[in-house]
Amino acid sequence: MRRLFSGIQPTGDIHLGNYLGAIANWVELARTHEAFFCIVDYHAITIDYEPPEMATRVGRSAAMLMAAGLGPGNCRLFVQSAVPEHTELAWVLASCTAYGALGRMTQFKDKSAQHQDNVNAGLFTYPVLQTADIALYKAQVVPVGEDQEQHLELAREVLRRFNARFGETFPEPLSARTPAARVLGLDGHAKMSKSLDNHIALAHEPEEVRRRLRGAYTDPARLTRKDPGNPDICNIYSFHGFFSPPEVRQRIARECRDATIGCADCKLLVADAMEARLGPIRARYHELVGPRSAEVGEFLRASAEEARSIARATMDEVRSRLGLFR
Ligand code: AQP
Repeated sequence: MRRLFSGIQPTGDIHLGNYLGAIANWVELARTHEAFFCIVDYHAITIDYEPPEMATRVGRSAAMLMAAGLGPGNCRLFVQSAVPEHTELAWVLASCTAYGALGRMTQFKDKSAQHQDNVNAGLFTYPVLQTADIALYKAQVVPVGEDQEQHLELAREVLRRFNARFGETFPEPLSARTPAARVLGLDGHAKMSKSLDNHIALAHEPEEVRRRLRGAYTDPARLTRKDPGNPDICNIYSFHGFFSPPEVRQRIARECRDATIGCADCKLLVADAMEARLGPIRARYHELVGPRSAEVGEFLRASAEEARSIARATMDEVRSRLGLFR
């Protein structure tokens, strides 16, 4: 089985964009790959956060990933800071990374604009740590959303440079594009994001989901209930694409075009369809942050132990390639 690696930041509530763009695909890929998933807390400290909240966020992220289908039977799931070799390899790979290439990263430009009072070196070198995350496990496959494609391209460049300079060590990771590469937020414009309040969290209760959907952007040409709409440009209709069966989608598309259904009703239908799929995940999540929380801790601990033994072996090889004094 080919080895696969991917990560998620514990920067807030896991949302539909993370689920449709990454996690649902991770669960599928974990059937056919040797899968390593990581809660990347060292990445998350590159933006401002409340230190007393970090451990809780990590625990909740792990519980949600398990509730969505990851577990001891199909993958390893661990916390990045439990494997210190991630940051050690990042330092080594920084010496194989062109300064100019980091400055061209779209995410760096976006995050610098978003966090103008804290444009730090960690934000700048974020893709180097990401490269180390992947390389440490010599992962061949990395499932990413559209937003991470540029970082993965840079990772390949960095690893090629390491291999050329110090000898063939790392495979070039291939991206496994997800079926939902860019899920738009409820504003209908930006990518759904934890830090922009344009998301539906998997942990949101149905009333909160309905409340958020009520204000969601649809076809702007539908000014009144009687105006016909265009489902092809409506973000709510794209949610139906993920959650409603084909016959319901066809009916909604028809009724939107001839204005027999209004946006409010269309949103209620998608809320119900979401609940049918997400309700069971939320129920498992509540168990995993409550009475079954010990299972989460044990899975993270056992996974980190396995991850560390691979990481140590890789770092031994890397130190030897670098010719370091032993
Ligand atoms: N809107 C999205 N559509 C498709 N895929 C998405 N991903 C995130 N948002 C979308 C994918 O989810 C995985 C984990 O993401 P992350 O939390 O590590 O990074 P992120 O992209 O920075 O997520 P957010 O929500 O935008 O976090 P903040 O607001 O904290 O920066 C990745 O595979 C990503 O592609």
